Amino acid sequence: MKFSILTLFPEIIDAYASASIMGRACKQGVIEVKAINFRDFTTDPHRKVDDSPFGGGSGMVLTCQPLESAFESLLPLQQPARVLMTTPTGRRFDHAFALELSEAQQLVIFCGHYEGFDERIKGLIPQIEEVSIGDYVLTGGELPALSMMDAITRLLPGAVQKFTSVQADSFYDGLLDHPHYTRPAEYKGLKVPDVLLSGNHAAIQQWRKAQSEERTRRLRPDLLS
Ligand code: 6GU
Repeated sequence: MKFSILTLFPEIIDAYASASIMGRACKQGVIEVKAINFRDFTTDPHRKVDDSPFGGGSGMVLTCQPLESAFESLLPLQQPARVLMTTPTGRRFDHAFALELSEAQQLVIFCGHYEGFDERIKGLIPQIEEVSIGDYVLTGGELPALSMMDAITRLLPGAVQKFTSVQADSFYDGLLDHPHYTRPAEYKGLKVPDVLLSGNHAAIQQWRKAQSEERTRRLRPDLLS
């Protein structure tokens, strides 16, 4: 999977993508991350990438030209490709969307800033899809881009050493994950459930499934409907 991130802050993308699981996935060639500063593509003599909104109002709007030129520098994309734009008004990103995007060979993400994009970018790049990570407003699209990249990366074969742990995690089977415990078996009087120490794998599996179902019913009944 090739991630091409168009941003005004490539250093944010590079810092996160080079650490931990994503960093290892890069080294192993499971993913490739290229953060591109679209300011490098502006034809403005002062390197401006934004301007005040027509009709008045507060904030600045990202102009079309640097975004379109930066996108053109990526062509041709490795197919199948998806092109995303971060905006709080987009389609909500979730596990199902992550699975769908993990099928792509190349993912281009435009990171918004200020009040967002000039609406005409959607006409210039018709395959663009607007995506949001939740119902709150962030100052920039870098955290949404990294959140999506991280969620997608761990679904790719070879990114996480034990894929069974990905399959067992929350949402993979539509349920929340079960609780986890590790040594010591008793800490400050707090005990690990006996079944986990029993060595009875069938009983452990049954307990975990029941815990997942109980937790989902209690904490996220919306997932069951
Ligand atoms: Cl994708 N962008 C911004 N700026 N804010 C957000 C978001 C995206 N998703 C939730 N809030």
